[in-house]
Amino acid sequence: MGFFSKLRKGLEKTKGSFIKNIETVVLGYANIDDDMYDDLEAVLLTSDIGVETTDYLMDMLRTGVKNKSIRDTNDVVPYLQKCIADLLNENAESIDSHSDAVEVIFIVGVNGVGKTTTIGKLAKYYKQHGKKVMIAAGDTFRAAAAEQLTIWAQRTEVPIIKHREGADAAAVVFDATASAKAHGIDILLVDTAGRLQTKSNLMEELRKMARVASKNIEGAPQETLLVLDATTGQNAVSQAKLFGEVVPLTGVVLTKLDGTAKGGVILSVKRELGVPVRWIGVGEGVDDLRPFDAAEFADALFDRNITEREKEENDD
Ligand SMILES: Nc1nc2c(ncn2[C@@H]2O[C@H](COP(=O)(O)OP(=O)(O)O)[C@@H](O)[C@H]2O)c(=O)[nH]1
Ligand SMILES: [Mg+2]
Repeated sequence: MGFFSKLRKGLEKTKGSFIKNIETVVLGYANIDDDMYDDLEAVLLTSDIGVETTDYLMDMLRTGVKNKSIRDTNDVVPYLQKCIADLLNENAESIDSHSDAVEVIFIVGVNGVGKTTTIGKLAKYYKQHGKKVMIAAGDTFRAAAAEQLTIWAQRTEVPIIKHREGADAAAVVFDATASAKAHGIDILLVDTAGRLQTKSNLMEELRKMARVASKNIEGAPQETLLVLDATTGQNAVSQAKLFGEVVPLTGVVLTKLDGTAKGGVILSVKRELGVPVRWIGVGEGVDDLRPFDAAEFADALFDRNITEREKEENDD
């Protein structure tokens, strides 16, 4: 199965709990009136997109009615589709680093969201796209973390820098950045520990790692990606807010979009954090991660352009 098909399948439950409910409400009204607005708002509020995004979409809807983009109830769902696609598309352009320096990417997030797995997938992706990749085992808190990462490094055939359990994570970053420079590496992926309960320690550790990275490579880390688990719904948004206070984030990786009903959280992450979603994960396999494409996501969510998308996939 191609990525689009997987994404569509993964979003089926989200579709069932979110899009279908919107359609049901709209079908129940012959005319657009206050009761319909109230019902729609209630549906949006229970669909993991969050209060702010609900308010935003309701405002857009009222504007659409006022300026006659929406003439009757038939126009409501297509109009909402467009609003959602546009929202996901805002500042979606990726950072293209034009420098020759090693691009250092910190992967942060609480335990279990999929950081290590994402690093494995990213290693494969970048390697496939002709980049020289290295991995740094910056989660020194648990021995299992480095072991798990070593398996990914072997599987994707990329070098890994690791120290013993309990070692200083900043020292790993120091060695890895030096080694990456010496070996002409393009992308250095840095795993980190996810102990959010000790927020001040985590903050100190991440800051120190960043400081050390920038000593060896100017401007590093160029990216700090926060990994969020879509199945945790609005909880993911709270995590993102907390992490945002600890480190400057450049993007979000939303994992586990396969099979959750809470996929609507992607809108909330986008709107409430102002940080773009850069990658999405739809499974545990090495190929189950892709750069986030708003149009593709919206098509998968609303079941549009399926034949074209699947044809594109088969042509790849
Ligand atoms: N279904 C699914 N599982 C995922 C995805 N990404 C990661 N996982 C699983 O989530 C679990 C935790 O992942 P891990 O990378 O160890 O998380 P970490 O603690 O943040 O490093 C593992 O069982 C992964 O296989 C995804 O996109 N979909
Ligand atoms: Mg891990």
